[in-house]
Amino acid sequence: MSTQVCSQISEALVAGKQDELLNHINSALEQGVEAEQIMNEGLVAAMDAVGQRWKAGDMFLPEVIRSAKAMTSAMEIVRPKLIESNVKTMGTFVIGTVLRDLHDIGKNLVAMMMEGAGFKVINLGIDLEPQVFVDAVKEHKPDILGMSALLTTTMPQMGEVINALKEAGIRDQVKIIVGGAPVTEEYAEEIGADMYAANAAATVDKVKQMMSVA
Ligand code: B1M
Repeated sequence: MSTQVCSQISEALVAGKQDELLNHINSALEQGVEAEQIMNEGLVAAMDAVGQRWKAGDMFLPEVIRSAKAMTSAMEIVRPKLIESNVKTMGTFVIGTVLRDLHDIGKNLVAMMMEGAGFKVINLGIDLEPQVFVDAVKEHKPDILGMSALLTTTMPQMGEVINALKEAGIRDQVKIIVGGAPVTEEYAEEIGADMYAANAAATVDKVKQMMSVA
């Protein structure tokens, strides 16, 4: 039954049918399906499919935007449930999407998974100047700073943020994790980040591992 409702969630999200999507999610939650399963098997799977279809030319920009908007509404329902499943605070995590990059679905998933794993999460948003990251590190004193970039043209901004942190004399006060579709382990190393994660679940694993040895 849970597999069936996750497929219905996926189908509604790919089709950008927001009302239908929210109904399926609510009914899955009523049936006792775990929020994590809804997210991984329903929502993330659907957004992967959207990405592949767009790449293949089977979906057009307005359709992709419709799915992205539906995803944002779905996350509003799923986020509190994920957080409920793990309430203790593991540390503070600040995350944002770098300058000139508007992609936030993956970044928000990472934020949600980190909240679900028990971290206090400060989600700064998108299209952020390096100084915004610097100010957030000064203000919130996070254990970890996360940056997301989805465009090859915006990836270098992650290095700019690291340089700005160095200039402000606070680079050593925070561990940095980077990710996003075009980002690689090698790139993370090249710009001086501490960690790279390929997806939201890997982010949680790597950060937890880092916190346990810190
Ligand atoms: Co954009 N876009 N987009 N887009 N978009 C991509 C990224 C692209 C690969 C599509 C393509 O051409 N095949 C391409 C980038 C090419 C490149 O640079 N290599 C692209 C382009 C070109 C563009 C525009 C330039 C298009 C245009 O206007 N001509 C434009 C740029 C706007 C801008 O940012 N300045 C643009 C716009 C948009 C929309 C607004 C329409 C929409 C974004 C809506 C939103 O985010 N609110 C959009 C979307 C939806 C996509 C695709 C289809 C899907 C992205 C997504 O949400 N994936 C994408 C194609 C693709 O990725 N296959 C594409 C689902 C999400 C769950 O995955 O974001 O990868 P992802 O996040 C994952 C991991 O990457 C990782 O964990 C996440 C969850 O597992 N992760 C991290 C992400 N951040 C992390 C941070 C971490 C750790 C892991 O640590 C902190």
